[in-house]
Amino acid sequence: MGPINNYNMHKSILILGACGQIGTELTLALRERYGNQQVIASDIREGSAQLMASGPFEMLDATNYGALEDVVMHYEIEEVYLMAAMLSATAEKFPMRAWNLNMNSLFNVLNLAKDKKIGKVFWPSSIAVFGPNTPKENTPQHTIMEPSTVYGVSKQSGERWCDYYHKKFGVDVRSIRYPGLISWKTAPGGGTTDFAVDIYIQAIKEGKYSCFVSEETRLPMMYMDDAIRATLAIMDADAEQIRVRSSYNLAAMSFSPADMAASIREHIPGFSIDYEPDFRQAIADSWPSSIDDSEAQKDWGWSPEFDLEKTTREMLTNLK
Ligand code: AKB
Repeated sequence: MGPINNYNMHKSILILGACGQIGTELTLALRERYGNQQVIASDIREGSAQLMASGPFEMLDATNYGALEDVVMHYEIEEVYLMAAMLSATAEKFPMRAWNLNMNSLFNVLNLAKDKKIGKVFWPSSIAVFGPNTPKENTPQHTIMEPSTVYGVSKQSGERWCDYYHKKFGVDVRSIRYPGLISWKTAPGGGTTDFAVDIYIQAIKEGKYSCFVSEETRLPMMYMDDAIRATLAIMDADAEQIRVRSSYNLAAMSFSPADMAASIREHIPGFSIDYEPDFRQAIADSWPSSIDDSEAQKDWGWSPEFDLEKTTREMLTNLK
């Protein structure tokens, strides 16, 4: 007998931006749960060999409404995970491209849901919705936001649109404000928190790292396994449990590059780090240091499993 669970094993799921840092692991996790043929990966480029070989793939630009609708109708898609986005550091270089990608892809998916062509939507927000006037420690769910980056502005606007489509049209959209994500399967690209992955790669390769934010820059972070668990959990929850339809604060741990270096030295004693802050320092300085995620804990049972020590062990073991 197979595993007993309450999941609808026959629903078709589409991942937009499946080849990115989160998309890759999310696609593999969903395929593991629902079966390879039920989970359609899509992106504007091909992804890892494992992702490409394990199930259907469509070359798809999430900003192209007609092409997206064709794929949705062809596979009779019920759920969409919209993971395509331009992240904070790259978005500062290409503001209009970032705005077009981040907003138009969201409108396309929300409009498909409004027209009942899909049933449920996951859309990721970020700690980037907060800004320099936000309380830095234990940042509450509801507080001053005022993001100072293009990416943050797009995420805050997206949150308001998600809430609007839910209230006005009954769209079942669910969202999480991801902190910086740490993973070894697929490299991040264009984010301010990318140093938290690079540091492990360089520690193994070179035994040293030059960090683009200062040693005391403390940011909220999460190991990818926790992020995937949270994503599946919020999508599994009953609709009534999801009381926040903009996006939920989500937390696991907070640390600085100096804390990371100390944690790496437990395994690689000679590891050295120096600091050469660039334009990403100002972005990091505008974000919270720690997040209060009590609403996610209360509403849909969120609880993280990875701290810095466990994350370092997993990263160094798997990257080797
Ligand atoms: C970034 O650094 O831009 C992202 C994020 C925090 O959303 N990792």
